[in-house]
Amino acid sequence: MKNSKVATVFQDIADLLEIKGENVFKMRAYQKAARAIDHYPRELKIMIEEGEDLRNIPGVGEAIAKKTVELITTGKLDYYENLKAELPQGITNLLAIPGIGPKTAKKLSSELGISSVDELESAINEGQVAELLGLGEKTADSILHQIRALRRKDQRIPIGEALPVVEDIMSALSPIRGVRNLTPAGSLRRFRETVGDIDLMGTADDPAQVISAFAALPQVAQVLAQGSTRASAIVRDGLQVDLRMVEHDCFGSLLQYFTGSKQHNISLRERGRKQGLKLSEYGIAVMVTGSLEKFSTEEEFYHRLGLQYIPPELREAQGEIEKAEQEAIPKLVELADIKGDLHIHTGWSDGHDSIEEVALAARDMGYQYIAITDHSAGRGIAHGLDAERLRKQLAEIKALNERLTGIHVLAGVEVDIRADGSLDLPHEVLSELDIVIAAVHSAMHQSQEKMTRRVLQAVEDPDVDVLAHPTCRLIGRREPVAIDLEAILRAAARNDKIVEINAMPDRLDLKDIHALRARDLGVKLAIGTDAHSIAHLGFMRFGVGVARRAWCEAQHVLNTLPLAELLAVLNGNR
Ligand code: DGT
Ligand code: CA
Ligand code: CA
Repeated sequence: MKNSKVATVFQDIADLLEIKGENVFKMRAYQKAARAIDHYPRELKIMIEEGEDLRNIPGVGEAIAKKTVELITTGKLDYYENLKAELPQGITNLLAIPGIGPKTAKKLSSELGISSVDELESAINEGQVAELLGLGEKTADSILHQIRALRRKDQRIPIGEALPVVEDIMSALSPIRGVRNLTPAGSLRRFRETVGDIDLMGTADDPAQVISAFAALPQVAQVLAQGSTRASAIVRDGLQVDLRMVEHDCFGSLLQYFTGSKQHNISLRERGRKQGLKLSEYGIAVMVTGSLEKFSTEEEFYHRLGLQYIPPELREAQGEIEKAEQEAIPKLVELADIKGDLHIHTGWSDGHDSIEEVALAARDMGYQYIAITDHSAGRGIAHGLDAERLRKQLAEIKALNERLTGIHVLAGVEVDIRADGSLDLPHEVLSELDIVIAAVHSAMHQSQEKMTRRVLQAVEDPDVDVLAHPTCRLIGRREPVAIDLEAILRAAARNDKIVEINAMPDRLDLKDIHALRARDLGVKLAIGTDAHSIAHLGFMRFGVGVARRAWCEAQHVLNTLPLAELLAVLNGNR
């Protein structure tokens, strides 16, 4: 048990005593002990193990020392449990929300009968809390904010939420004079699907000035720590940003260090040690002479170690250092290699924009082509297309292609794979299209055997070109379906079928390790955004991130092909 946990229990006790209307001095004693323990530099658990007297901690007397020992050695405190039992149920749940003190907790409990965070949330949404005596709209809103932050605390944040936040901060800081090299680091730069926090690095003529400017940004809700070259802050809903600014000449080693991964850095340091070099965020120290070499770029840093540059997405200690030693790091696919988006919805099904609007936006992005792949009419999909409407859409696309220059629209569909593995549209209409993607949208709780058979049937269906979002997971919200992906990928390889990396940031399906397996099996991958509006076309970078983490080069990704070659592949498949 950590000191902070012990402190929380004593703070709770203080609050419960206040709710009970007990002696103020008793209550204050617990408050004082909670604060002292929370900030105590040594771990209580170790002090107890070493037989040290806890009364040496200022603010901790005999009674509290005894309770601390009980709590840490048994994991429970009878006094605390009894106190909780005396008061309305769930009141400690309310006290755990920052900003809710004993008075408010008591009021919420006695007047609204609220005993859990969930109940509190719905009461706020129904306007009951704002009405409660003395609590206005603003307080209620702020409580709601805290609830969200609390929920997020132990949660990793999807990259799709984190990246826009850091970009917003970067655009606020980059106009400051003398600022250069602003770059997200950590898991965000490695394009992991979720991040624990945001790490942001940069260089400046005057690092301290940038740190102060950061702390004063309107985006910053709370500054956790601030020094002359670094600051940590909560920006919103519990999302933490760690900013580090240094002078210009040692950015390479700083960025390298804080990009991680930790495991990659450990392997790298170990290798350096064998070469008589000591690696740190400040540079590389030559052990025999003690001189410190500085690096303004990561490339130079890796070269100094006798290594080829390793792109951040590969820095997961999965053999990349050995590959770099052999100059065998591949040239990974880049966003600029992508020539079109192969998974797009429009107003014809559940999307937002017209085909023409999407086509023009795609042309502005520099794409050569897009595929319109609205839903079929299958179960549970709003406004899916039946054969008749699909033919109408096909005619509209043909006419559009005659009018438009600089972009080609492929006629496609995202056909539903029914529970029995059959497709939701007949062969006659599917055979008229340029591209058919198939995907599961219903009956997701089938057994692994059934689901695998179902999807295999679709992969083997001559009308299908692409299998989309093969596991149907939604990051943080829906677990992947039970499916034997190895069997699916092998079948795709055998049948020359394409498997999608769905770039929508809450899907990222295939995920990195499965995309790597697909690549190794020789399965061609397509990156599609599953856009439901023009703005979603920007999701492509997340899909490219997954492909890069899967060691994919442009040749492994179908939609890096120019239009004519893409059409040749698609036609060859049918
Ligand atoms: P996250 O935030 O949990 O998604 O993962 P990261 O990788 O962003 O980790 P974070 O934010 O704790 O630290 C950023 C980078 O800083 C990490 O990838 C490597 C480096 N780093 C942090 N702590 C250590 C450490 O104790 N040893 C080494 N070698 N590197 C560290
Ligand atoms: Ca991080
Ligand atoms: Ca961090």
